[in-house]
Amino acid sequence: MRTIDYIQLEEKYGAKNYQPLDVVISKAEGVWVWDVEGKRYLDCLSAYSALNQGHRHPRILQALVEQAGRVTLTSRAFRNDQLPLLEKELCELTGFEVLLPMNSGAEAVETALKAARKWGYTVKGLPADRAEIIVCDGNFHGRTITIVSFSSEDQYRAGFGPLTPGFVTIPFGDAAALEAAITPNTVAFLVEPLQGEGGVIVPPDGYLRRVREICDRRNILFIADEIQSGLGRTGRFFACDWEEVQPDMVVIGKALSGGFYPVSAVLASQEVLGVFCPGDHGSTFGGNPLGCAVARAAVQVLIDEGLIENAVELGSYLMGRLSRIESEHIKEVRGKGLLIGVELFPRAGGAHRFCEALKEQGILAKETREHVIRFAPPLVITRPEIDWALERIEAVLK
Ligand code: IF1
Repeated sequence: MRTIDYIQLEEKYGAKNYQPLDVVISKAEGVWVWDVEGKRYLDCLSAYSALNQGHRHPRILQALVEQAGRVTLTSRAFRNDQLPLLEKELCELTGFEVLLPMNSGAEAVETALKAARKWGYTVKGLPADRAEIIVCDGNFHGRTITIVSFSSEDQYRAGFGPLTPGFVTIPFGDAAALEAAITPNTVAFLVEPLQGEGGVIVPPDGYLRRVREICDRRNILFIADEIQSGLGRTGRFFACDWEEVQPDMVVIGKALSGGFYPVSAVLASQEVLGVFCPGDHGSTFGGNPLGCAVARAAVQVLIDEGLIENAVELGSYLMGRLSRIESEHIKEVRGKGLLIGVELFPRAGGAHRFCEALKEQGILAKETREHVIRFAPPLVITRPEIDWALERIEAVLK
């Protein structure tokens, strides 16, 4: 079967909730993927940062295969010998006290929202059903009905009501707006330390520190969604580490499994996650031994192979080179580490056609919002590979 055959099958039998680039990938290794015709592409999306360790990292693959040969699923009705080790290793690495494992990013965000609400009622002492959670304009936290209820994208909400109440939206990057939005019923502030879908938006310096200070003073929980920005992507383990800030809850996913398997988690203090009693919350697959073994290896690879340092070094190299491209189309280049957005002027006709042109050149990238091309290659990328990509990116943008 050829590319067109697969596309036709999907057209016929698949729900149309995506409009992918027409490349059918059948093989991958490191930063490279191959389509069914054997054409090679450099992956500059990394499955939205789920592949920080590169495709099919051999150590994670080995952990997956070995664990699959022992036990894959117990459910949380019984214990398994991987979850306690993942809990210990991640807590020791990040300085949090407890971990709650889930599968998708959206589920982990939901978990954090549930914990924050229950914390509001049981610890802060709010009257029943009054909890408010503050979120940011331009946010992306997933696709469940509750999460899209506070999306600022009309398309994400339209047709899916009735929506979940209890959310208040403020501008991103504006600490004064947070201060002003807090009421006696506010339990938490949920924020991406750097907005991905919002168009790779980096907040002003000191923003996260001010958020930390406000949340402390007003007794509300600071929840950081590090699903995309975490696990080394921006050049620190968490993007919050750039400002040496410890949120009350951190939500992680994506690269937590190096792209092998959906694994997500919430990290927090005992005071916060301690609000959950047996029966309050759970998941059939959350914390399963296969996912935990994969996640343990995926985190270890980031540390052992210096991938976070690589993100700093090659991120600033790529950003510098992109910033120096002389193109009438480029409005701004921004980002942190290896999460970089190139914003084009509206007159360039939209980022999508540039992504199509990059694909022809052997580079897979995806637009975010209408005018931003996102470059987020796996953190295992090397400088020669970046130079290879830059040659083609320069050609396309000029
Ligand atoms: C899709 C965007 C990226 C996330 C943050 C939670 C989740 C995500 C900060 C939910 C997921 C994805 C999902 C993907 C597109 C994508 C995305 F463009 F939509 F915004 F990465 F930039 N928090 N992000 O970025 O995690 O439930 O998907 O595991 O196709 O929707 P999930």
